[in-house]
Amino acid sequence: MTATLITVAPTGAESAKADVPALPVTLDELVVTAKECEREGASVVHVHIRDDAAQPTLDLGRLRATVQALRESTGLIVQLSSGGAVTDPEDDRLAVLEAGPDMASCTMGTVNFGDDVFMNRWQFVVQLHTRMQERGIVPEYEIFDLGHLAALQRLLGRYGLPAGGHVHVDLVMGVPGGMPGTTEALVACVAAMRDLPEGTTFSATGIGRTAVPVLLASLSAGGHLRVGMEDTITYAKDQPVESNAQLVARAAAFGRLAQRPPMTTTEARAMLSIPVTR
Ligand code: KMH
Ligand code: ZN
Repeated sequence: MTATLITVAPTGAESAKADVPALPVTLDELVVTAKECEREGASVVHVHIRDDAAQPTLDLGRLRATVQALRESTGLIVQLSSGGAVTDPEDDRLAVLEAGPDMASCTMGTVNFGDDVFMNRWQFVVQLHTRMQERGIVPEYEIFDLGHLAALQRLLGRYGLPAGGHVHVDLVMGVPGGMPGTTEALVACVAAMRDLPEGTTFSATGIGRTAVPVLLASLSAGGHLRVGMEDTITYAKDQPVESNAQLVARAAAFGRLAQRPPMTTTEARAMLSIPVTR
């Protein structure tokens, strides 16, 4: 059995610091969180950043400083969100790539997102994919619905494999408007992934209360895990998440129980085809 890749998504763009005091929003808080999560078994960090007022931002200077600080302080693979917040314009989302991360997210289609819409036009997805190819940035294809996997097959067929040649997808399950966070939905995605290139790997994350069911379903299906306060702010009923490290520790413990201990960052780089130095 393969080890488990654990990605931590510590911040996101949706929760307010005022509502979730444990949310890391400053660079210092992010670096501390990232170090703790690496110690608990994370090997990838999926990064959204905030401005001085703790609001989501795609400011390029801040993104560059964030990539540098995470590289200096951790061995984690740095994955910047190109999704940003639902209000972010396409140009700003594309410009995220100029910060030179190891990886960036690439969402494979538009999806209703609670009361909002997370826009990902086909031509925009193509631009993200091809710019990442040109810059040697490895994408994580974000899948919010079953049809997004068909879109990924179409994308790879028309525009070729990503940088490094390895395809990794992340199933984001349980968003109100996207696929549900259930074992049945995950199994449907696994079946659809048979049409993707051989060796394709996947992780899964369940939003809110679907976090644990999705984690268990993914482990049992041979998948990897994404956890973090971007996706879950309640550890159990009436119990707020204390820290991202708490969520990573739980994922690592489940992985060990399943005979799938956390991957090292070196193993993760090898699996995702990410060079050690950039
Ligand atoms: N914040 C969501 C609108 C990504 O990071 O690529 C989009 C998101 C996906 O979080
Ligand atoms: Zn994100």
